[in-house]
Amino acid sequence: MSNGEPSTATDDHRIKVLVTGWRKAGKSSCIKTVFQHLPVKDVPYIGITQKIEKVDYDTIVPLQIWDTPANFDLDQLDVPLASFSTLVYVIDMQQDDSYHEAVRQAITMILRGYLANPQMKFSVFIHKAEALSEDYRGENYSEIQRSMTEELEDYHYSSLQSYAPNLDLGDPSVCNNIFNHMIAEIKFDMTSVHDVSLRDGWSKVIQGVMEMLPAVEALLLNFTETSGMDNSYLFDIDSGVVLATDNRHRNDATMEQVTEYLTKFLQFRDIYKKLRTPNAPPDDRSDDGALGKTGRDWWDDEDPEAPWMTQATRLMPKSTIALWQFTPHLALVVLLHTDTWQARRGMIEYNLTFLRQGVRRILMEV
Ligand SMILES: Nc1nc2c(ncn2[C@@H]2O[C@H](COP(=O)(O)OP(=O)(O)OP(=O)(O)O)[C@@H](O)[C@H]2O)c(=O)[nH]1
Ligand SMILES: [Mg+2]
Repeated sequence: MSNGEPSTATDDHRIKVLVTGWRKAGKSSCIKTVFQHLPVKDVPYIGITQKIEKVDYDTIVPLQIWDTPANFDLDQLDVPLASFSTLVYVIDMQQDDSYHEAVRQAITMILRGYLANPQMKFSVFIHKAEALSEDYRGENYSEIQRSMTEELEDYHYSSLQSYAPNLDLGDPSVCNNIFNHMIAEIKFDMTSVHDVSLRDGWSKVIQGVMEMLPAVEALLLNFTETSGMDNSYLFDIDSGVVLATDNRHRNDATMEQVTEYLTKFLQFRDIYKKLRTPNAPPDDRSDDGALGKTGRDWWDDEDPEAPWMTQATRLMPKSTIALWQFTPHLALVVLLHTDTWQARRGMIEYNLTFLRQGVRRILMEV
């Protein structure tokens, strides 16, 4: 992690994600519990963020996530706003009294992001969801989305004219186009550090910047169908974030089950001797048990004969979940009928070698 240091040339390959939001909205919690192994019980002790903190995170794509202090202003950035791929705005859903101000700030930042980089992606984490009762939660969630739409509708676009030298923001049709684009592009997620919803939110953020996503999804779909399985998921091991799925029969309950399984399983991963680190023999783990974080050079040192971490559990009599570590950063989790697992395990593992090769090829190309 680099703390508020000026960006260096070595950061250039990283996909930058800017996380902003009102004071105490939960910005640091959203980042640290997922990408820095912060236990949820320590969330109340994070403390106020005083300056920008950049968190480097290597997954299927190299990320740099910027945590910002409460009084952060886009003009304080030491890199062009256009260099961010995504802006994540965190809103505290419990704060009825301040979310109108937060919505106004969010829309201004999002519009400035769009004007700087029309390809920029936008996610709004409507956070601390678990703190509210179910009814109230749904109401607040819709209310915040509605306020965002209204704010976009009523926005005084010409106040941003100085950020848009090539557009005439006094022209209603230009503003209307921007409005329509934003309505389609701003993604909302209800999140909480206490459940898998936060990882789901991040999953969409990361999928949004994965150029190779359609290719990986197609491979997963092919693998899942030919092997007669229900669903397959490609996970980032360290964060537990889903990077791709076969996208069939997708539902939140299954997703939750799979994410929880992975999280629980990985708590015990130290006992899996074959869990590999890049550039190291299977048993030569670093002291803290962390997976290595180097790039893709591990492919070169890989012994194709050596087995990878794998595990299968019967969830219910009829359904089984199986996991294979796929690369130092990625694990494949599949859900399937127990009968299928028992009858076709050999074939599934055979097909898996092709899936791995396919993913490897895609990773080499990007
Ligand atoms: N109930 C609940 N509280 C949360 C959640 N996430 C964060 N919090 C609480 O919100 C408070 C602020 O969290 P931070 O992550 O420090 O928020 P921040 O936006 O980084 O705050 P500043 O850096 O001070 O602007 C802490 O007391 C956390 O315990 C959540 O999902 N649910
Ligand atoms: Mg903070």
